Amino acid sequence: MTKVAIIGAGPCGLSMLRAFEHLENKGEKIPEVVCFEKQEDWGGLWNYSWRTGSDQYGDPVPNSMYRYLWSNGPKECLEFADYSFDEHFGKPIPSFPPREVLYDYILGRVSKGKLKDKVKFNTRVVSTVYKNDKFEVSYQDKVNDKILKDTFDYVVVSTGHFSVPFIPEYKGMDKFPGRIMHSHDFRDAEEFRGKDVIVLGSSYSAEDVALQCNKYGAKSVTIGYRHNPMGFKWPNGMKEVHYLDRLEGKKAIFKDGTEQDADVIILCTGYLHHFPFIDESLRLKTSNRLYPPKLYKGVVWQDNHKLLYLGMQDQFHTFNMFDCQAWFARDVIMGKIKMPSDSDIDSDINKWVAMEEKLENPDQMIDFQTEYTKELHEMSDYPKIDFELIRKHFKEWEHHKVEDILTYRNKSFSSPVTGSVAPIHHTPWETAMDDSLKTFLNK
Ligand code: FAD
Ligand code: NA7
Repeated sequence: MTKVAIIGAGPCGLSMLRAFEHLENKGEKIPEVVCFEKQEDWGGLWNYSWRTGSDQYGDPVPNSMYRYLWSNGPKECLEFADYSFDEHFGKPIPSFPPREVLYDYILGRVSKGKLKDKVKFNTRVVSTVYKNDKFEVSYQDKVNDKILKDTFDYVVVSTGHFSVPFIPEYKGMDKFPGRIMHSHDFRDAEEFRGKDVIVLGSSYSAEDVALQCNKYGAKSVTIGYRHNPMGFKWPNGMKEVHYLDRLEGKKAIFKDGTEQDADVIILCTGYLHHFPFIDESLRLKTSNRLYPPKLYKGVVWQDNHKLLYLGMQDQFHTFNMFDCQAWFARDVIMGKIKMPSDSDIDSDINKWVAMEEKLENPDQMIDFQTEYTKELHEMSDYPKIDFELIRKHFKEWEHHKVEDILTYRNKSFSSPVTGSVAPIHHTPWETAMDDSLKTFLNK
């Protein structure tokens, strides 16, 4: 019997498990599937952990999510086609839920059947080697500290790429008297109440960590961008300046001449695609981009079609794109989708990479990833979902952010699955300090 290893039980790994379950529910015979998850439960980044650094077994903590994290895009844009928000919560809910609510939703879909039996928890894959037409996978049972081995016909890598921080160094860091940390270790903005905070970076983490610090009472927040400013209309107490030049004692000196005393520096400088558990010849090496090269349809490893990667893209689309990838990967594994010739694969990858390299603004990036996801959607029996509506929502959301970065999360969108319109949340995001599921759902 064909054997498939799935590495990681975050949203992508769960999409893969669900794709096989979907086929099995239709009465088809599926391969033997084993999912390895190094944490003690599933859900990936959405499974919040207070821990930073190493866990109790000495293994690096993959979690980068923090308390008070609310969805940074409309939930309607990530809705599962086969499991709507209305179905899970029994009623329409607002468009920008906090982490615990999305976590509950993700788990709702996979908790009904017997999928959990397929996951080996507290189990970390340590090496993956291709030998004699099979993958030899070595994994550590963390609780008993034992290394075990198994062989598989296919390997699906769904370990995420927002867990290993990229940490640059600036002059004067070694003498800075305050705290220097990466957003990977950021857990609770309350810690910075009354403090002067410097945030470096100009992407999602910089934007949200800076806003969180402001919301929970930081004295000042100064964002240092490197290439392009985010350019939002920042509220009182926040400013965006050009690139950190050096630190002198507790003073941060920026390239545009700004000087700012700081208690803490939070590096929101992104993450590394880091897969030390895969043999080098099979390892994806890329920056955070919308179309990492060497992956056919963004999924199948060009040099070995039995190795598949999910969710390796920079992400506008998330959960339903992961689903489309997983349904596609499943059908490649099942032989329902035939791989084209090597030269056709090469030109398909090159076509997408060339298109990506010409993108100039968020609207074009949204179009690009929507086209990619639609193409995958058409290749499998992933249920109907309105990606045109999702495209429209994403563009509207981008424009809401430009209008007012503090209020974009108070808007409402309609579902691409059920058509229902989200109610406006009972408390505007700027003043909603409690992020619990209970308070959000008004239970
Ligand atoms: P992950 O969620 O990272 O899951 C990967 C899993 O693999 C983990 O459970 C990990 O323990 C496991 N694993 C890793 N290595 C091994 C190994 N060697 N052996 C066994 N298991 C392993 N997306 C949104 O749609 N909306 C948001 O609001 C949003 N906010 C975000 C905020 C932050 C701070 C970050 C970092 C990301 C955010 N994202 C958001 C994007 C996020 O990438 C996706 O939502 C999603 O979590 C990606 O799923 P994944 O399965 O690819 O990776
Ligand atoms: P991203 O989106 O990969 O962004 C990384 C940011 O880090 C980006 O703005 C980079 O700026 C910046 N960067 C990288 N190196 C440096 C140095 N040396 N100095 C200053 N700034 C630097 O990662 P995020 O963590 O923001 O987002 C990851 C996910 O978390 C995302 O999917 C969200 O949903 C939440 P550049 O543009 O290169 O100048």
